[in-house]
Amino acid sequence: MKIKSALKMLVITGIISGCLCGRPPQRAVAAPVGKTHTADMGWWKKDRFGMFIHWGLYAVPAGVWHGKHAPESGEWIMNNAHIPRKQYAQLAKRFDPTEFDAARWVQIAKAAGMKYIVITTMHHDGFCMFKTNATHYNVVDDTPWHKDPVAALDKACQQQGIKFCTYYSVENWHSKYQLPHSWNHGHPIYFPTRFAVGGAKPYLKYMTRQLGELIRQYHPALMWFDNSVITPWTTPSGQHVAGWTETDARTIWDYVRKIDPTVIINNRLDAWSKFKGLGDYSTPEEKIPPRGLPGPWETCMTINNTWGYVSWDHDWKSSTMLIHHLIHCASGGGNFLLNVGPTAKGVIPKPEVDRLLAMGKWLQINGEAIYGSHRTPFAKALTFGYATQKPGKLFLEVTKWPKNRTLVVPMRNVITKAYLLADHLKLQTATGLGGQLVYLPAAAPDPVASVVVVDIAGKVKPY
Ligand code: H79
Repeated sequence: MKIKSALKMLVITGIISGCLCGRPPQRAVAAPVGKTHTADMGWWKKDRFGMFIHWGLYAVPAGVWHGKHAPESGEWIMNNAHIPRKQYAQLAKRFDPTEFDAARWVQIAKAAGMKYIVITTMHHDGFCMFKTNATHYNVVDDTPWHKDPVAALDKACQQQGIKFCTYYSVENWHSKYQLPHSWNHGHPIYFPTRFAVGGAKPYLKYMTRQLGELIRQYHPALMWFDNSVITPWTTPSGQHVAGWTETDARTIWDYVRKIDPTVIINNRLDAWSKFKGLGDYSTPEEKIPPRGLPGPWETCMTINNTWGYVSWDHDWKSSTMLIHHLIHCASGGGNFLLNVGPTAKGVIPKPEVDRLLAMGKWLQINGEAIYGSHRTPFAKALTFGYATQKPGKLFLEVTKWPKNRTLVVPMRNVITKAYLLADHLKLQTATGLGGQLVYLPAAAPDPVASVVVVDIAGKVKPY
């Protein structure tokens, strides 16, 4: 009930623009606060497919608090089960992931065809999953494990040729510089936080210190910031305390870019610009814009319904659905950042691994249609599936195999050659009424999606 009313308030004030629930943005975004797309996005645009990892203290309760399923919990359990700070912090004493193997995680990402990894170095709960000198509340100093998984993953990524990237939350439910939304007699609701009186300045200092550590210690290729939902408020004595501002976002942006001019930064430093504004790319969450977005973008998504590990969430998306999502993103010119939530022991759950391996198997044959591809040239959705392209080549990802064995490609260009990525055998083609025709075998080589490649001269001229 309390979460609901907090949510309602935020939707009304327009703070949540698109959230887990798959709702569209609630309000127009503010004007850009700075120059965007300054980094070299080359690798990121080509790579197309990444692994998101949500791992933190929340993996210990795994969605259960006082023996009950905490609603929509995972990494939100501290807020959703109203856990007081001191009590939540005790989870650190139980964090001992003896089965953690960084090389294995990176191998899984690689086998899935993923090209980059984004790991939560600090989620909203404020617990740091990396070695930091800015607080004792970190995985090395405060757990019986005493190891730095961010360092281990960074190393494993370098060794296996995967880009290493970090996630960092602006909102911090543990910091003394940020106050919960309501203390509610020992049952705090943290989200959204507000700055303590005089807290903004020291928090920015704390944050820049940690970001400096992240950059210098691990050299992330990309920094994924999350939800700067820190609201303004008025103290009982009438003093106005500003929330997170565009200037704060700009300060952090400039600081990061000064230390590393090449690091890619997503668009969530500024709370108002989830889809535009300050940021190298936009970040739709749990949904894929049907026709893509104008600039660079990346959809992040869970495999079940939660980001952090929840023992009772078995609502897994099928590998077919996930492969379709990846194709859908690529056809809209976007990336797909797919999440795993490892357990407190350090294991990526098997249902997630199974699905990732199925995606990797599909990409082994069809990856050419995804990596380095550009968005579909067609303005309208295609009846048989999706399209991506490269100079001189059109890739047709056929998810609905035509019963009449004829693919109608709605373009004027004559096809010089057509074949399936599954077998590379030449297919017959013709010019038809509604476009170019490709004659297909009776059965799809892959019932999930089969890619037909057509070679053409010049740019695609859609009908
Ligand atoms: O890290 C993942 C989420 O935890 C984070 N972004 C992704 C990548 C995220 N933070 N905020 N939001 C997503 C949107 C907020 C959704 C909410 Fe709710 C709806 C907050 C309160 C109501 C979902 C339901 C979370 C708690 C209850």
